[in-house]
Amino acid sequence: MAIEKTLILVKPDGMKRKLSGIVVDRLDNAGFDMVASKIVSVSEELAREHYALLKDMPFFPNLIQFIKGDFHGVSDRRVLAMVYKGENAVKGIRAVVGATNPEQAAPGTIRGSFGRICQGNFENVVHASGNVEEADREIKIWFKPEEVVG
Ligand code: IDP
Ligand code: MG
Repeated sequence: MAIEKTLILVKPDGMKRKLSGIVVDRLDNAGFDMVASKIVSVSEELAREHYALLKDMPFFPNLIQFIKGDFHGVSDRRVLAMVYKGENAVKGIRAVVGATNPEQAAPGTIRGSFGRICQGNFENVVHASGNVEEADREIKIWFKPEEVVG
């Protein structure tokens, strides 16, 4: 079993709906440790860097607007960015988060409990790194090394 770190974001839809505490609760209860957190107002540059691998997808422009909070009002241009750590954290946290499409996410997962599709956008509440390579890349984008404990 490998000790891994992974990036979790509570996206603007989750922040607007006051779901940040529930997300933290679910991740904590799954046995993982939070080792970094901060509130970020996401710039165009950060959004594009975070989703760089999806730049050719048809939904990319909407994705950029979504993570910047363009659809959730001036006061909800917020993302809660966190790093969680633990045994097989990347895969384990993906299991807690659930499938990308909120209508296909299993009941009991975060996305299955709270996600919805709104005007074609997946309002799926959270981002979680998809694999260890993505996690390493994404943690460096969102956090300075000294902001991550352990
Ligand atoms: P993931 O978030 O489960 O890792 P990715 O394939 O990496 O899923 O896609 C990143 C994000 O892009 C998703 O969380 C979702 O917000 C959005 N997305 C992915 N596929 C679609 C789609 O088919 N339609 C609309 N939005 C999508
Ligand atoms: Mg992904």
